[in-house]
Amino acid sequence: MDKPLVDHIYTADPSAHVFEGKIYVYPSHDRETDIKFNDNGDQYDMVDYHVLSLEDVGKRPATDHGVALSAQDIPWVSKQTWAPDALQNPHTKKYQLYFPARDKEGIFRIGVATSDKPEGPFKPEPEPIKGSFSIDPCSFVDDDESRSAYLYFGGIWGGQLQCWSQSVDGTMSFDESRSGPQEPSGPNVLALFAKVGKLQPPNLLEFSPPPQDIQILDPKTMKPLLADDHDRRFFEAPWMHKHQGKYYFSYSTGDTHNICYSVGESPLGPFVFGGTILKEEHVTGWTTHHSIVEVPRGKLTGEDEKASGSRWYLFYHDCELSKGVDHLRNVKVREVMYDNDGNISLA
Ligand code: FUB
Repeated sequence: MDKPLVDHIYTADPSAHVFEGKIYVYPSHDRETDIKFNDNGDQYDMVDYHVLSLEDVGKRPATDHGVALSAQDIPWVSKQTWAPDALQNPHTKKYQLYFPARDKEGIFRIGVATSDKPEGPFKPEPEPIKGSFSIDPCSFVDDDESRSAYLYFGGIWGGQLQCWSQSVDGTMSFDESRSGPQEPSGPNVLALFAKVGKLQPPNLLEFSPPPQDIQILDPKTMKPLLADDHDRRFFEAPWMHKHQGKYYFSYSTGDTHNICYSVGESPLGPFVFGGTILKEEHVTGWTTHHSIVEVPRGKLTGEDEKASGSRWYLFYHDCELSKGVDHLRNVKVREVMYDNDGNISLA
């Protein structure tokens, strides 16, 4: 299973879901560029999205459904269509692709595009989501009675999260001078928080109320993680999934290349740090980004149709195909398991 899902294009940042009896993967579509590498991520100069699907998690290659959305068709976008995610709207049954990109002022915002089919093509809204900022949206629909939908987002350095601050009246302001590879640091200085906003039903095109901070607590002190704790602090790539009634918020630590998870009782947190699923030694290149998805056992897991229960998979990327070029990545998948206490590890 640890072979790239496809090898005819470069893909990264995989958001996987089971829709209509298939596994659909919403990745970034990496491309070659002569832009100079830097820690602001300028070399990640993507211009469109492809959607992949699998009828059996182990089958290679996955089906590439072609271009599902192009930057040139999104009125507010200037460049860099980064890591997307998708949900099926429980009210309208339509599929909605959430994606970050730079607006005409060079500020990352989050947009939405809609389709009748999980593979697209997706029709973009003319404006980004009001009050959206930074990168890496993860869309999550709770399976409880409320069917509430949430958008998790944020990424520091190139993702600009460190540029934003909130005033007492709740207004968010952007400080360009904090762009680039910088973040808070120092004794007892808190790490930056990822964000989560509830999406307003039935269209799920705006936040209501405005997004709030996601707190990740140290299990020993039950206090938020500190800024200099680079092995555990949130950097980018937020992901939410639910297992046995608990909410799992997972994310990348960026420069230290870990995929970590934390666990909470509510989709809004707080979350208590749980551990590291994928460690630096498994990751080549500068970034790491993932999703975790439950797949019913049977055809999709390559097992007998009558098999019961489900398996869990981690979709992630590395740079095997390009032999380590950090902005030319490929998506892979491997199984993960839970122990009796709900701790996650690679299978
Ligand atoms: O693919 C561009 C950016 O790199 C993503 O938005 C981040 O999560 C990182 O993977």
